[in-house]
Amino acid sequence: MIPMRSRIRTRLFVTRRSKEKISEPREVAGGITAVVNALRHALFKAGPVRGTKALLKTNQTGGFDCPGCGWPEAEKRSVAEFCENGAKAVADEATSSRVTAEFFARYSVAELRQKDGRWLNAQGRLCAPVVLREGDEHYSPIAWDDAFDLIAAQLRMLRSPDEAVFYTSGRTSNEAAFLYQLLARRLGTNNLPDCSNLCHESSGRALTEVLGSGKGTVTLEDFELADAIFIAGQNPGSNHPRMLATLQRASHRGAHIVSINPLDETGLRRFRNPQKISGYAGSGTLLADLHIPVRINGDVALFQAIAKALFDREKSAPGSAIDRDFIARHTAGFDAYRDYIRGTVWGTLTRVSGVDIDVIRAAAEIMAESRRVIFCWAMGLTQHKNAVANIQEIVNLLLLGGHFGRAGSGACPVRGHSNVQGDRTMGIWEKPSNDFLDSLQREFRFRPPEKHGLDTVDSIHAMRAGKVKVFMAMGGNYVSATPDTEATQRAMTRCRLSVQISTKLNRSHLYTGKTAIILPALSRTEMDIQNGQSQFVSVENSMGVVRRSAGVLNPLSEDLRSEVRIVCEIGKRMFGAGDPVKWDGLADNYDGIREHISRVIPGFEDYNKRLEEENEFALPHPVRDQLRFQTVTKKAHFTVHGLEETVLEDGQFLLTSLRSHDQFNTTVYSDNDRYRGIHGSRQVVLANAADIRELGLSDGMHVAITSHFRDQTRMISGFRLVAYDIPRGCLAAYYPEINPLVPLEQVARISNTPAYKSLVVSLKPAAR
Ligand SMILES: Nc1nc2c(c(=O)[nH]1)N[C@H]1C(S)=C(S)[C@@H](COP(=O)(O)OP(=O)(O)OC[C@H]3O[C@@H](n4cnc5c(=O)[nH]c(N)nc54)[C@H](O)[C@@H]3O)O[C@H]1N2
Ligand SMILES: Nc1nc2c(c(=O)[nH]1)N[C@H]1C(S)=C(S)[C@@H](COP(=O)(O)OP(=O)(O)OC[C@H]3O[C@@H](n4cnc5c(=O)[nH]c(N)nc54)[C@H](O)[C@@H]3O)O[C@H]1N2
Ligand SMILES: [Mo]
Repeated sequence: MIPMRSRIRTRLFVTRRSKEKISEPREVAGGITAVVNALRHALFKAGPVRGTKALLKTNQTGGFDCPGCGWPEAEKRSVAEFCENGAKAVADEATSSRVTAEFFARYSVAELRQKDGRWLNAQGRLCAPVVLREGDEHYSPIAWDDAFDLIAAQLRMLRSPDEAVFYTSGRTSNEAAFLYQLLARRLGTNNLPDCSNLCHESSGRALTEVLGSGKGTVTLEDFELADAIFIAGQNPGSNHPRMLATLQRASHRGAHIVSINPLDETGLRRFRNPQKISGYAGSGTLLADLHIPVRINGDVALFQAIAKALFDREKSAPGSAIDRDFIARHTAGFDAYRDYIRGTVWGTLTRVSGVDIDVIRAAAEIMAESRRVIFCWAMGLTQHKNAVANIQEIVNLLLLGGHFGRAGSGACPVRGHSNVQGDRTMGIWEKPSNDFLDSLQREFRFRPPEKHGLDTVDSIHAMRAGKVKVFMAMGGNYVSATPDTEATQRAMTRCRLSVQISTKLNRSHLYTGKTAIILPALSRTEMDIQNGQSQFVSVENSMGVVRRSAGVLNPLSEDLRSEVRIVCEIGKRMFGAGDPVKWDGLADNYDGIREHISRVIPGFEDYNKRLEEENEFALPHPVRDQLRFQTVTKKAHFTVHGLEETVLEDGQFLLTSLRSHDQFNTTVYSDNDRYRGIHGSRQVVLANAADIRELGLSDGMHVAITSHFRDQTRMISGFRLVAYDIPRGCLAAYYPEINPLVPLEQVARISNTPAYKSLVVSLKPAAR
């Protein structure tokens, strides 16, 4: 028997302050409120014409890929193939407000530093190239040509190409990403950190080691076949809302959905599909039929406990829980894994995971009874010290049941940014493979550097040490997204030059190198005309499907340049017309870039032709398509991971970080988080009511949060305690507000991803 979902909730605090309101979390996600919100954002920010036009072309054939998350679109698209949060992302980008040179004349950098990130973003689209020269207090206008000359001059002055760092965020198109990595490597460095280092790096590293491929092994069609879908450390209701419609269909078919999360997220409880009229009313579809309230970073223990329960079951009924044939044929390391799991102790596993044995057995029951199982995960698993182990434990569970190479089964890391996966495919990686470098050499007749470059965290260390002279960012908000905000901001000021290629204003424009340049980029929603010809770009979603994307709106200003054009202009100045890379020509016609890609990157043969004829195509995946594991042994590997328990002193907690329903990463749309019942403030910390009592504090009180790491402490204050249904000893608060607490050295082993989601902290009462 599977235990029913617990409906006992902590009584929540309602503040009398006018703006702030805390109420019960919502029971149902989606519905009419989602539609109203989507339209409100689009119409209010972008205006009726720009807004509607943009929304109707989101994710459509001939339109642009939604700049929101990396969840794929169904082959049969609905008229409104976007979600509430995709609409917010589109509206935020399609806004008609402008940040012009006059704006920068009005506000000094010091004044802008006093504003919060939400205000900065709300000023609108960056519309003019500007420069902040050493000693200046204001950014001032600069002509595009002068900006490119200045950048090229600074790059030429470097003593070594490794003094330059080229960061990428995940919205960049394949075409721009390919040229950007080419620019860095042509210069002679692999310093190509990206947001993936902060995101699914742990997934890529974990999967490559044990499966021989770093990408997920399922397609959208597999969700139509799965008997069970496990979702660990992911909040699709806010971050991948279109996934809820997929889950709803699975639930209607009778598939089990299991959520593994310290929070019982609304998006995984019930759902009304806002794209269907029937979704406007009623109590919605039950999504997760089992919620497992794991303790923060208790996942390794939980996965091992599920395995233990599967072995128990197998013992009493051989053949009922383990696919012995698959294991014998396709895997290595099974005996060591089995012996390790047999040696684990129930008491330890339940204590570390914080999950009751009945619930563990229920989860194992679902796994064993299901012929086809998909495991999805996101940041709740990838941002811990033992993140790689988290993911390899998932693979262990999937291998036990033989869930690879079988339709309806597999591993599904759900990507964040809409093209973060594509950027990596295009070579945005500080640790390129030799095969990739050889291909580049064949195509462009220069030898790219082999020495591995700096990732995102190591770039910050290098900046602190004064080793980085030029920092360039293709999108993103480096100083807010990374750990230890104050140290990172200071580190950035040690660079000689920082260059931000951006669409919206953010804090990374305010903590800069001695000279700073902002280059305003054309966005994905806008038409891209080069040399009189309209261009399209392409992107790859979370499931390895590559599709074309073409903006539909008139560019908000004539002074915007495409990312491709910007990279090419820098390349042209650096390497001249005789260069084997024809920088000028490539910017004039993006087909030429795709031709290079088709010869350099496997899976992209006939790139232009396929995009033209089919609009989209799936990249091959050896595990999914052929059950081929490109590991040293040519088998999939079971791995053994010892349990690590964070020892907390009295009064200490584990703090995780969350996105609200009204933000996209560091871009905050409002102070509300509708599903969690939090309104009017993001300075909150969610805690178990019993913990609040035990500390002698009360719900609604203001506290300071101190993080503890080795002998270091970091503190932020003014956070309101909110009693919430969260396991004892666990706290949750919003990203990026808590980033000043994250130690730069507290990273995941192997992937070097910051452990944003398991900070050791203590609380004390503090004034607001
Ligand atoms: N609207 C919107 N969409 C987005 C984004 C956005 O900010 N806004 N961001 C995009 C990006 S770049 C990314 S990477 C994805 C992020 O998508 P998610 O990974 O869903 O984002 P988070 O809010 O970080 O959510 C982490 C979830 O993990 C849970 N969790 C926290 N700690 C643990 C733990 O120790 N164990 C387990 N099992 N669970 C835990 C949290 O309660 C939360 O539900 O979304 C993408 N899509
Ligand atoms: N504590 C904590 N920290 C985290 C996380 C967490 O869960 N907890 N999550 C991490 C994760 S998963 C990620 S992915 C990172 C995100 O890190 P980033 O990707 O660096 O940050 P974003 O907030 O997505 O970047 C937003 C900025 O990108 C620019 N931009 C937007 N669209 C475009 C475009 O089309 N072109 C160009 N050129 N610029 C554009 C705009 O100027 C905007 O202000 O944060 C990480 N940080
Ligand atoms: Mo991400």
